This record gives sequence, C-alpha cells and structure tokens, in this order.
Amino acid sequence: MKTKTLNLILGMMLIGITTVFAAEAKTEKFKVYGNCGMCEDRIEKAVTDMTGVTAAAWDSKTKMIEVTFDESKVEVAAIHKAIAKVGHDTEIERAEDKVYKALHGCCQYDRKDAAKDCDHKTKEACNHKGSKKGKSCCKH
Ligand SMILES: [Cu+2]
Repeated sequence: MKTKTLNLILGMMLIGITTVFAAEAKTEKFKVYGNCGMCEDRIEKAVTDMTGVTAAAWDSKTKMIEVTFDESKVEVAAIHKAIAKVGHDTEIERAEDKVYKALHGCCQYDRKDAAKDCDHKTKEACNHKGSKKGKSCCKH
C-alpha cells in the first residue's frame, strides 16, 4: 500500500515535470515585410493559426514580428513559410509573386529583393513595383 502511494506521488511529479518542459516557450524576433494594419492582421493570423504558437505580434513601423511558440511543436522555419504563404516576405522566405500581387493594393510593400524572381530578358523589360526601370532591381 505504501509503495503504491509512493509510486502515485512519483508518477504525478513526473507528469508535472513533463508538463513544465512541454510548456516551455521560445520567443523569436525577425523581419517581415508589410505595410499596414491589414498586413498586421494577415501576418499575425497566419502565425497564430499554427499549432504550437501561443502569441504573435507584428509592428508595422519596425516590420519586426515577435513570435512565442513551443519548439517541440513547431519550427521557426515553418513559421517563416506560413508567413510567406499569405504573401509576406520574411528575412529568409520569399512569398510567391502571384500571392504578393493578389494582396490588397495598400498591402503591396516594397520588396527588398525583387531581382530574385526576375524572369525578363532585358533591362528595359524590368518593371518591378518600386524599382527604377532597368536600374535598382535588375541584374541583367
Ligand atoms: Cu497591408
């Protein structure tokens, strides 16, 4: 009887310890490109919808997002991907052009690395949003 009670107590302590470890949250800050309050909602929703994410706050002025998540449930790389999927470039992920172009007009932020997706053949054809024709974004 005594051993049973002891085992029960030990078992409960073990569960307690595991819960504490599992709930340990990590916070990361990184850059996400965007413009306005609509962007903020879109970015934060994409992140908080993920399993393992407990909080996300994006600042339209600094373009920085602060994400709190459980490392055992979600990887930071997946968070970058989820943000890019809704149209926003991050430090390491780039949104697909068609998704970016489908964003509301006020949300079409200036893309820092527009040249990455250049598929035109000449400088003259370069007409990326926010670029000086044939200059800033074009690698040709
Ligand atoms: Cu916006």
